[in-house]
Amino acid sequence: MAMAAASSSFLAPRADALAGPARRGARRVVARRPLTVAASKGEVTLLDYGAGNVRSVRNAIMKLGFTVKDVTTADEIMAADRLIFPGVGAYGSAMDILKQRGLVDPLREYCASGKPFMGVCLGLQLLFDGSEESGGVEGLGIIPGMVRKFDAPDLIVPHIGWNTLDVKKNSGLLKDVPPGDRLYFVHSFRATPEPNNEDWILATCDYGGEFVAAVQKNEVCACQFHPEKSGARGVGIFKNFLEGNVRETTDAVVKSSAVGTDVGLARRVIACLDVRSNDNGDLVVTKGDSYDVREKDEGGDVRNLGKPVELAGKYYEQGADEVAFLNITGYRDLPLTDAPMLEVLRRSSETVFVPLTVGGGIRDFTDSNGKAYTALEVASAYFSSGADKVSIGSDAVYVAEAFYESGGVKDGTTSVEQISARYGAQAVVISVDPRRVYVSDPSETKNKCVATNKPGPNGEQFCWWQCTVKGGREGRDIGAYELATAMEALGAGEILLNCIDEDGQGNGFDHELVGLVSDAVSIPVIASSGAGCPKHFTDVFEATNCSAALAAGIFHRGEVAISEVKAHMKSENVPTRM
Ligand code: 1PR
Repeated sequence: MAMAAASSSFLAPRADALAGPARRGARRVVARRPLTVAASKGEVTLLDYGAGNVRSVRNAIMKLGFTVKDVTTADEIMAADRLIFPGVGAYGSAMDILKQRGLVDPLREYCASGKPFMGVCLGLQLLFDGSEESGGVEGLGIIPGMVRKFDAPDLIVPHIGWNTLDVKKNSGLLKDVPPGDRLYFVHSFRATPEPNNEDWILATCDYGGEFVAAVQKNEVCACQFHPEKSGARGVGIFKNFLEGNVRETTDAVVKSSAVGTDVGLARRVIACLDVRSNDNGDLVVTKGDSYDVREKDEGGDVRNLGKPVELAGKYYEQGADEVAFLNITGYRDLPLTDAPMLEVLRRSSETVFVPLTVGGGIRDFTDSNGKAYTALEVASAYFSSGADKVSIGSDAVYVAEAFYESGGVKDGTTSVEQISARYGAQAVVISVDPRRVYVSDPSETKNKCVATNKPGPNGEQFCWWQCTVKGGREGRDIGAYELATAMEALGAGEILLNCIDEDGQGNGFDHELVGLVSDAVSIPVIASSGAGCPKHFTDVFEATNCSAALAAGIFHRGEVAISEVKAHMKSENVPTRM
């Protein structure tokens, strides 16, 4: 399983997923100005079978001065001089598509020919004999071994984030990745090193045990991590591949653990951009206090803290591990083709080579022209515009309510299930917008309570966190704990846990809330709302099991740079990608 959605090409995406708006989005992409006008350094053949996001791979190739040729016939695989295969989606459906299009044998022959090949994520896994994903599926059988789910006890899965490599042999491909550096992974299944595939293993990574992070035999290479999402270092890996600098040598390699103790999966720092139109109709990054984003003076306009694409670029340069865009007026029924976030994503993905999440308005709806969209179509349009993950807010609350009402039935029809099934759990983030509710006794609510260290206004000793919809405008009778556990059961891959009480306050994250939810689920939890200084990040990482922490106001107002947060984390021995 890999990252999300694509435009493109030879292999038609499923009609249900890319009907209407997404197809229009894809056409628009083709018509756009090329990223480079300088003479091309050469042509790269891209096997994009239309199941996920390969826009960043395209953008990385073009940024490096090469042009992309899409595979449109099976013959073009053998005719390629260099082939990149950024496998996306689920293992079973990827193999089905390759079989339907007659690409299995051409791919095997191409790899056997020894011409340059680069697989990414699922593009690595498919080289193996098979995978237990999708109920056990045969792969291309080029590398011996099976791909299996991460299975160590208490492991947070998917494995999402920046992790260190242990390089096993010296190759030009990874020559610019110093020991101890981190690259971006996102997957739930992995291959492991075995005696019969030892000759392929270029690098491994440790997450609940050692797994295969990169393989190489002569010119045939593949990475489980995403070079196109691993910042400048990752783009450099593509550069080495494209320029033919992949020669293996017998020089000794240095283990990451030999250069320091900061190894393993890093805790992530995420910059969040709340985006909406101001009263003049300009798209701005805004930020409020407890979700009120208007200036305090009478008739105050929406607070304007900058332009989305520029700020995303700035945070990327400062070292953000991910960038999230939340369309905070996504509850409005705009025609999808007018959704301003599509263009924000397209432009951001040209320069920002870390994961991009987009939220706001991911749901079934009928626009003002009477055109109906499914949540899957909306998500597909975002993926094909450059999003790696979509974040679902209000709709997740309605889905969870129905889930409990039905006694826990999963019928596969909900937005969460459909997007997860098509794009993988790691592409589905649930954005939770809860508010603290005090009670004197847990019996006063059906929702999970905690004994709080911050008693209520009337001395109440217990509280729960009430989920809201429509950007905090409406409270529902379901708690953050109940929402998160239902979403994990339905196939979500990550929880973005906001807190309306702490939003914009600068008093630190709500550890009681983050602790409650991160202990309740085994998918990654992103703590959000309340960061006021670098110490608040280390505090929440120390106090809870959250995998990442997100902030907005302190970054937008220039009070703290992301690099300062990272430096502080490093000084406190929190695993950090520098
Ligand atoms: O319900 O699926 O359409 O999604 C709407 C999305 O927009 C949700 O993810 C919801 O969280 C977000 N949203 C809606 N209204 C607001 C608002 O502020 N009026 N923003 C809003 C949510 C909260 C965080 C914020 C952190 C960190 N913003 O994302 O960035 O609290 O802020 P801080 O560091 O300054 O404290 P749907």
